Amino acid sequence: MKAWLGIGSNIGDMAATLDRAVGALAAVPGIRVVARSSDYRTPPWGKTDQPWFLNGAVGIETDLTPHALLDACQAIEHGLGRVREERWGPRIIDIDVLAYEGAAVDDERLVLPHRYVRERAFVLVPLAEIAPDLVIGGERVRDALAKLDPTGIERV
Ligand code: A4P
Ligand code: MG
Repeated sequence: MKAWLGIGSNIGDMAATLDRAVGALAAVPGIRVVARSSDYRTPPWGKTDQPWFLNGAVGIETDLTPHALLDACQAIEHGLGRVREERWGPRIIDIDVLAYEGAAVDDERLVLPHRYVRERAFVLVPLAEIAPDLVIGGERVRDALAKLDPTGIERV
């Protein structure tokens, strides 16, 4: 199945961390990385008094179930040194499952498509680079992005 992930970091060597996260994803049995966006410098969303982020999007093909994919993403977050911190606050690495082909999930561990995908330019700008015609919540990524304000987001 195809799935799309969002990656982000705003602590430490962010570009190196995103590279390591993608390398770790590619090393998981049952995950093949087939697309990766550029890295984007993005202003903090939600909790705005924190450093800017580096964000990207990754397209994969996977044999893993949605929940097993979430497990793999969380294992990589832990492996890269992420500790539980405040909601929407600074983090070494965040890996979100944005969408998984054919999957609609809403349980206590996993919501698919990701709850805020269509509201976040920091997610949709990179995702539109690799999957502009992907339909999420009945709307193409490029169309959802056109409704958002991408001010301050820069490709690096
Ligand atoms: N969870 C449910 N659905 C999913 C999913 N589709 N993908 C659960 C990943 N996780 C999912 O996430 C909390 C719980 O969400 C997980 O245990 C999982 O079971 P988390 O990553 O542990 O905590 P969090 O990231 O602090 O919370 P949350 O609500 O996921 O925050 P977000 O949405 O990740 O937002 N601004 C910019 N510019 N760039 C950013 O990357 N990131 C955030 C964090 C805020 N502002 C930002 C950025
Ligand atoms: Mg998260």
